[in-house]
Amino acid sequence: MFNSLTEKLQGLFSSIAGKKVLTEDNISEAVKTIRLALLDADVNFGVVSQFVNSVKEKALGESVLKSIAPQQQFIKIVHDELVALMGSEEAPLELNKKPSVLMLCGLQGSGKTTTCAKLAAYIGKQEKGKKILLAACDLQRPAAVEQLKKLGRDIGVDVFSIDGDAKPVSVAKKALEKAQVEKYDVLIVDTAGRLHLDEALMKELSEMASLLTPSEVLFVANAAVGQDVVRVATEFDKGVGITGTILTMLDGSARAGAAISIRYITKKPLKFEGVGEKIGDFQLFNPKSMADRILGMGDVINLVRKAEEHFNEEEALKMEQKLRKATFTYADYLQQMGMVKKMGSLKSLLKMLPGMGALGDLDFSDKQFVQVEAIVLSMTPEEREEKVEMSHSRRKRIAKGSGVALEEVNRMVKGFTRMKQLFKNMPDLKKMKGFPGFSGLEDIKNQMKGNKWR
Ligand SMILES: Nc1nc2c(ncn2[C@@H]2O[C@H](COP(=O)(O)OP(=O)(O)OP(=O)(O)O)[C@@H](O)[C@H]2O)c(=O)[nH]1
Ligand SMILES: [Mg+2]
Repeated sequence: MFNSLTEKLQGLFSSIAGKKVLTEDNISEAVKTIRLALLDADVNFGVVSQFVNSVKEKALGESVLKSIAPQQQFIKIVHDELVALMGSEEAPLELNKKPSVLMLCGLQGSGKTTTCAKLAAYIGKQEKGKKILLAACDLQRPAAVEQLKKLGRDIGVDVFSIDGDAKPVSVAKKALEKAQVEKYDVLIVDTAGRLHLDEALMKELSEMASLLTPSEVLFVANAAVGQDVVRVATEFDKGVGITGTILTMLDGSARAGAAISIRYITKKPLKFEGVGEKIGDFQLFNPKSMADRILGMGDVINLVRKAEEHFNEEEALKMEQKLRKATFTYADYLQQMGMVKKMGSLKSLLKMLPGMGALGDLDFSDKQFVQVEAIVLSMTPEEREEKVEMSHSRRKRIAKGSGVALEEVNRMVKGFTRMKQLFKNMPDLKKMKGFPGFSGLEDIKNQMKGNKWR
């Protein structure tokens, strides 16, 4: 995500690292580089000006100039300012009414229909037992209703639609009636998109909003578009009154423009982010996590979240300790690979750790995983615990026993060694208190505990 911006900022930070003290001159120089990098990433001009002025002012503050670690202080300032621009805190959904109506709107192809389903699945997972209804109010595109129905079937959520010549507003009305009568908790309304902003669409949406009195009107913003989408968001806000934004397509060629500018310009919180085509590729928008990712510091917040989702606390803690101490053996390796596989690809997970963006090909296919399993199972207990040297003759015996080629055994031993090395060098999150992005794993967990929308 945002590769070019991240590279430029990291380049800047490492050039600052070479300096013992920061002077006014090199702060001005640094700020100039940030300005260009942000403009290049398509961040709104006004936002860039406000951002760099604020960074400059803080960096010129005495503590930074006199600091013994000016680089870290400077990074912290940039990080904090980014977090502030994107809203500081997570912004949970308003779901206090019965039914709470969530209306999604945005330009054509921005991801509205997909996001309706992602949102439904997300709410369903977080708040078990909530009754959710999707309403197909996009009658612009013939296939839109079918698309939503299919998504609804896939995730097991009811979809309301009317066949034939209905008007979107009357479909919305009927959907609301159904939701009220049948006591749904949440009604999520999919609406039509247009290629460009147009008055007819705004009128339709605004009529729909008056009728539905939605708890949330969520603007769905395609992050690949850059800052142009910010202008569109402003228009939707004027026309319909949005309560927040959902960023989509952050997995692709997303530009930082939308993510960084949209909250500041619209003054409405960023609520969620779509990071892929699959239903599960959807997470709460966390300004700190986004700032971490923009600055190339991994994504510890979402990593912890993912881990919590898939492991129980005890398992997770055990794994963390073993990884941390690099005392894990081949047996742990196998067990952990299995656990990690539940969370997604190893590569995608390692990318979430700070300083591990460039990992090359360290990854596992399912086939390789089966091979690793066979290899480990063919090891003697001493071998598994790393109590003996993995000699050539041992490797040959293991290859024979597990039915894989000797090269595979060699590769696995190499991969294991490399992985151990990697984790040994992994920054200790607990010691990173005060460092931008890492208030320590415990703090992150505590911070998330109070928020049921994690
Ligand atoms: N890579 C990626 N693809 C996404 C994401 N969200 C949606 N898509 C894909 O983008 C395409 C358009 O998504 P839709 O949900 O149909 O968009 P829409 O806004 O409803 O489009 P219209 O109804 O035509 O206005 C689909 O192929 C989705 O699978 C995302 O976060 N990442
Ligand atoms: Mg759609």
